[in-house]
Amino acid sequence: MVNNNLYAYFAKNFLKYPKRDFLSSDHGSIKFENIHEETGLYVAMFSNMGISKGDRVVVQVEKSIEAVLLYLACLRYGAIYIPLNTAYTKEELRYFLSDSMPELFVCDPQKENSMRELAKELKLNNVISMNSRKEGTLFHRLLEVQSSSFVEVCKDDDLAAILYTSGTTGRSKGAMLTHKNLLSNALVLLDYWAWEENDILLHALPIFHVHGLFVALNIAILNSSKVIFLDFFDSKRVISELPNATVMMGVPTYYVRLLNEQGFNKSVCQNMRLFISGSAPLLSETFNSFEERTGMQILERYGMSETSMITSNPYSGNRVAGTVGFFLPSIEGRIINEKGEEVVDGEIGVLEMKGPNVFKGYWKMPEKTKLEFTPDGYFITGDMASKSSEGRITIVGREKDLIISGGYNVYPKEVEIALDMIEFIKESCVIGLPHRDFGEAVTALIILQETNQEFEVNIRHLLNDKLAKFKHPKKILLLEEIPRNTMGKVQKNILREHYKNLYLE
Ligand code: MCA
Ligand code: AMP
Repeated sequence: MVNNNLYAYFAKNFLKYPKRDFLSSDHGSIKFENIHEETGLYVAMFSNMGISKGDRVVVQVEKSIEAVLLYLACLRYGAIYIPLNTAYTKEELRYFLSDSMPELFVCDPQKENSMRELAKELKLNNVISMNSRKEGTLFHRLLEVQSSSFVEVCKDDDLAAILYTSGTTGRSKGAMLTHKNLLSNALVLLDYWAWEENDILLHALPIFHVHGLFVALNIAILNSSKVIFLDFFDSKRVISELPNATVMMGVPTYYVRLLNEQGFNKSVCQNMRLFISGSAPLLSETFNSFEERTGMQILERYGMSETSMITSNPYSGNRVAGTVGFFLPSIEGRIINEKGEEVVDGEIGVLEMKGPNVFKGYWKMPEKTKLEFTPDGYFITGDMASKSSEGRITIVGREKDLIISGGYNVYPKEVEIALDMIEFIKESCVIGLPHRDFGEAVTALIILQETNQEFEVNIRHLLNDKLAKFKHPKKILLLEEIPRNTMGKVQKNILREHYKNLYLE
């Protein structure tokens, strides 16, 4: 019987280079030959805890080798892996936990007591903890078990993971990704980016998003590549590791920050084969400065949590600044205008696509899922794009009211809801404005009920419990009136135009 469990595909590569390090971090390393034995411990722990195939495992922990083993063990066991941004507050977590109702919740040891209270309130069974220093109750549990040899048999449309992506209404949606979704995309990218036998990946991304978890790690495992696994992005540290690597992936902010460093030059990149950028638009200015400095062109690609990667600039051939390249093999894409017709080359419309990488739907939201697909089965991305006669895609904007700050998505609605709950705020409006470092910066424009000298300190204090730090406005400006059209809709475009240089001066 064919086992379509993604882990089973990964395992085929563990003994290709058994002695090669898979992950190497500041806290230790693990060789390919040890992955099966090590994940077998987590599998035995799941079994002891009474976890079953299809159960959800919510994980909000520091980046670590053990967190990757936990991810691999979930795949292997047929449990559904749900990674969460470590910046999320308890309030945000309450939503994710009550929506996904996991059988196991893994958190940071420092938060374990408070998380146990939350879990009790929500009637969740198992809470354990871990961090990158191997502290936490998960490690006690691993000492109690013997490694299991079990690998669950999965169909290709069994769920492997749920990735929460914020929604226009302020409520996050859980994108359900199957074993097939993840495998198909990783295989395509392995080939499209011409991965080589001895490639070494420099990994500085967080591992709770598609970019750092699936795009980066799944490919590295399928290619039996060593991964230099950094705790987080730090430009000086990245520069010191670049001579040891051949491939790096990052959000545009990483490349902007590298270019701000004098030590970033051709010589540190001498062994590098490929720099990949995605998750947010890479400015042509950054692409050009990078080429001038290093002699290399960044390869920009485009994707979403719901689909993993959709388009990519070519590996061989021209990479064009400001464009995200071609639809990847196995993906059918089109650009549709307001009348529902496919546009001619060069015209702008909404990008729609289908392929084996497209998610199964939003967790417990069948109605919402239906709205995101066309009757003929294309997924509606909500990104505005155009296509050149050559087939190159340019993302020109978004139909959805979304801010992308340093590669993290922030839906203004969610921030507006949090602001509007503050007693002394009469009205609020949140927009994204151009920012040199973050690409876009979350900016709040508010009207107060009455004069309040301390308003900014008070707002920031009140937001601390409600929203992850990256969603907080970088600036809060006072307005006397928020511009609206005759229908009463806030004219955000007027505000964006008016304040467009706020962070650039
Ligand atoms: C941290 N802060 C941020 C951000 N990150 N504010 C706005 N935008 C951000 N992205 C805040 C912190 O809360 C803190 O606030 C201050 O900035 C500094 O915190 P620090 O930890 O030092 O952060 P940083 O070094 O400035 O982090 C910036 C970063 C990081 C390195 C760009 O955000 C990052 O690694 N981003 C990658 C995101 C990513 O992987 N996206 C992929 C998802 P304060 O100073 O007030 O305390 S998208 C995806 O997966 C799709 C499918 C795709 O296409 O790839
Ligand atoms: P997420 O919901 O985190 O998966 O973010 C997906 C969104 O990020 C897409 O719908 C795009 O709006 C944006 N995105 C990802 N890659 C790029 C890119 N290379 N250029 C422009 N936008 C991008």
